[in-house]
Amino acid sequence: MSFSDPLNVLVVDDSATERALLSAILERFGVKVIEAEGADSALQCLQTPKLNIDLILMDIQMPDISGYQLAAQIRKMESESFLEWHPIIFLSGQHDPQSIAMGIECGADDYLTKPVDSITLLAKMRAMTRIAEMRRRLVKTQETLSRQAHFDELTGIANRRHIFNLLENEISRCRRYNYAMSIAYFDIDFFKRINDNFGHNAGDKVLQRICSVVEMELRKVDMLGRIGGEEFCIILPECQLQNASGIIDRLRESIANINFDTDILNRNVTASFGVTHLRKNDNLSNLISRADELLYEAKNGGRNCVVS
Ligand code: GH3
Ligand code: MG
Ligand code: MG
Ligand code: MG
Repeated sequence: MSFSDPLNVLVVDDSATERALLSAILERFGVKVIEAEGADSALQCLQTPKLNIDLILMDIQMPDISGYQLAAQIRKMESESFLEWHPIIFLSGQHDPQSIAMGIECGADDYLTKPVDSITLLAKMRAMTRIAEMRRRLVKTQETLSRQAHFDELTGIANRRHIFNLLENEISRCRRYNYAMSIAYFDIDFFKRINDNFGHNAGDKVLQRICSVVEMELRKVDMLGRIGGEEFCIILPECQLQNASGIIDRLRESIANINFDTDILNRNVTASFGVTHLRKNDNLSNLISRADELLYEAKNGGRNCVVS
C-alpha cells in the first residue's frame, strides 16, 4: 500500500530510536516523515505552513508534556486559531482500555499499541487521510457558500443582507457604549444612460471601480454594502454627523474625479448622497428610511451632492 500524493507525517516521540524505526517503515511506503522529539517542536512544525503536515503519529509517554496533553493542546489551537485540523493517531505501549479511552477523550482519532504492525498502521493512516480530505472539501464548500451568502458577486462588497446585519450590530453597539454613528446612502447618477450608451459590461466595470475607490477612501472601520443595483450604503462607526458629511463630500468628489479607461467610458460619473446619524429613538428601519429620503432630496437638488 502506498499513498498517491506524498503524505507528510509528523512523528512525535521522545525516543530517537523509536522515531528512526517508524520513519524507516513509513519511508518505505513513500511517506515523508517530519520528526519532533517533544511538544514544543511538534507545535512549531504544525505552525509551519510549508511543512504541510497531513497527519500526526504520537507517543504518549514523553518527559515534558504527555501525548494526552499535547493532543488536547493541538485540538484547542485548531479550534481557536486558523490551524487546520490534523488527524492524530496514538502509538503507545499501554494496552489497557482506560489508556485507549483517555487517548480518544483527549482528541486523538485512533490508538494503536506497540509494537505496531506496519500494514495495520498504513491502513489506519489511509482511513484518517480519507476523513481529513472529506473534511477539507466540506470546509472549502462552507467557505464558498458563506462568501456567496455575505458578499456581492460583482463588486465583492457586503450584500444587502450582510450590510443590514452589520448595521443592526452597529446600532446595538452604539446603544450599549453610547457611541455616535453615521450612515450614508448613495446612488449613481444617470446610471441607466451609462448602460444605454456604453453597454452593460461598461456599467458593471463602473460599479466595480466606484466600489474599489470608495473602499480605498474609507477608514478601515467603515463598512460598504450594495443595497441593490447602483445603490449603496456606508456605515461610519464612531462618527458624528458633521464629520460624516465632510468625509462623504470628499468621497463624492473622488468618485466624480475617477478617470475610467477610455475603452470603458469616455466621461466622468457622479453620485448623490444622503447622510444621517443615529438618533435616540432610531431603529434600523427608520434610520435607513431617513438616509433614503435624504438621498432622494440630493437627486432632486441637482445630483452630485450630499444632503444631510
Ligand atoms: P438617477 O440619477 O435618478 O439615479 O438615474 P439612474 O439612471 O441612475 O436611475 P435608475 O434607477 O433609473 O437606473 C438604474 C440602472 O442601473 C438601471 C439598471 O439597469 C442598472 N443596473 C442595476 N444593476 C446593475 C448591474 O449590476 N450592472 C449594470 N451594468 N447595471 C445595473
Ligand atoms: Mg516515550
Ligand atoms: Mg441612479
Ligand atoms: Mg437607483
